[in-house]
Amino acid sequence: AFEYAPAPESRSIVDIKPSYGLFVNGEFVDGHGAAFKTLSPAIEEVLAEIAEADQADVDAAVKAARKAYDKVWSRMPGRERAKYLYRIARIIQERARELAVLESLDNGKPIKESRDVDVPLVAAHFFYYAGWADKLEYAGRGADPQPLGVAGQVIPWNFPLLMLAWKIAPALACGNTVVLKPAETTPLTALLFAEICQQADLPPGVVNIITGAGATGQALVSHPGVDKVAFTGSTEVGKAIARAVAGTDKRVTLELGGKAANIVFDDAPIDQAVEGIVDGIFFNQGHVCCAGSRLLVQESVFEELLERLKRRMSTLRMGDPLDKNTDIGAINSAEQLHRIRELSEVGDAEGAERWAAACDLPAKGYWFPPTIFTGVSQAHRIAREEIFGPVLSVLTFRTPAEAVEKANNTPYGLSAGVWTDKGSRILSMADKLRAGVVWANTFNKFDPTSPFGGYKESGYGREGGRHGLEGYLK
Ligand code: TXE
Repeated sequence: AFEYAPAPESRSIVDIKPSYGLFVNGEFVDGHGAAFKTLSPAIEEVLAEIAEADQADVDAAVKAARKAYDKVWSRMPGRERAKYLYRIARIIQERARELAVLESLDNGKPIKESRDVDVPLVAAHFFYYAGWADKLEYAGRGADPQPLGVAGQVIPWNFPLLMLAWKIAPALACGNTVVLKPAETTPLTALLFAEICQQADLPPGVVNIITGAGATGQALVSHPGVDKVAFTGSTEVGKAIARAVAGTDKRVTLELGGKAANIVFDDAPIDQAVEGIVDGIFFNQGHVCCAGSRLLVQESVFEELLERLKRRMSTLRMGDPLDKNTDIGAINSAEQLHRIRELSEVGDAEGAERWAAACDLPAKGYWFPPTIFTGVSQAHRIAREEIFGPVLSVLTFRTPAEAVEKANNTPYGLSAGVWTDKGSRILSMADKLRAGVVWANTFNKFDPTSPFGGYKESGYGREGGRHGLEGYLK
């Protein structure tokens, strides 16, 4: 174990207040629930105290959103709404460094990822949906689509700001107003986004941010004043939400877990595939719903690929999320670390062989080294359950048909990857894989113009692209 001092110069560019209230009707207000703390998972230090919204706070936020919807936002011409979204996008770009540092502090992800991936994609989403606001008659749902009303949105901790953008940008473009609840371990960038809404002069009540844990989320999604529920998180909570809103007229979109297969054929460019495998499972510490957590390798290249993969894993640098050379940051919470450890131990007990890159783990904080399991069979729990950490389960196959059968043998269906030199094989695999996204010779590539979402227990509805508008229009 080693000690490190978090890079002080980057830390100093964010101004973290000792405590934060809720953002309701354009202002920060006190919450009525018990305050809770958000930590930096890399150093286990308290970053700030956060207000918890109780039922009365949820009522106030929904009421503010309803009023803004009826009186201002749904009546505003699309081109005027677009101006606000463009303004928000530009402020995000101007404050990009601050947002990236805050995201890395609160979440534990490497600054290289928050700076080069998350924050630029956040701005891109607002720019993209700003462009739709005055063009909705082309959205594909008839000549005169209408917004739904108040959207209650609940997001997870793995991409706090990016999930906020996926939810808020299309909702506002379509003329809905929003009450959003960030995850309890990563509320800070959503609260900074609230400040950005003030800075952009967004009319009060159009965006409301309420903080709290599962009970706050539950109060929000089941509130009778919410017309649309959008959730990203665990399949378990997604199912509970689907049950909670059953029988109401709320529209629901759910983006849940995954257990993606990353399939490598023997004609694939091996080094490129190794990069894609590493990116697929170790990007964001594997806290990715579409992570390539099952590697399916054609038997004839198994040995060579495994050796190159281990060599590449040995070069990954783990440590201070604020150091721009860091590849692997901290696990987001003690609970998540516990889950990863527990499932990995199940892998050991079931007879799979564990290999982890030798690396020093920092003395404080929540860390798990990049790990692979070989000798994994389809019945193993590590081949079936979402680990949501830097842990890869490796399986082999002989024929394309066997690869398809194994890849689809999962309750999930969010994403998949195919590595091959044959274009025809890419197309036939994409047809047969039951996954919302199939990447070919790349992995974890995102773009605001592309729809994203799952089959089966990975949820329903699409976010991103023209399809992402449909979840916010009637
Ligand atoms: O998720 P939760 P957790 C998976 C991943 C992880 C596991 C548990 O496998 O190990 O889920 O993570 C709010 N009504 N994913 O416990 O509980 C909660 O406050 C309404 C995959 O963090 O689903 C938070 O804001 N809301 C995933 C959000 O739901 C409720 C991302 C997500 O938390 C609620 C995260 C309720 N009853 C975890 N209970 C992905 N697909 O990207 C909790 N919440």
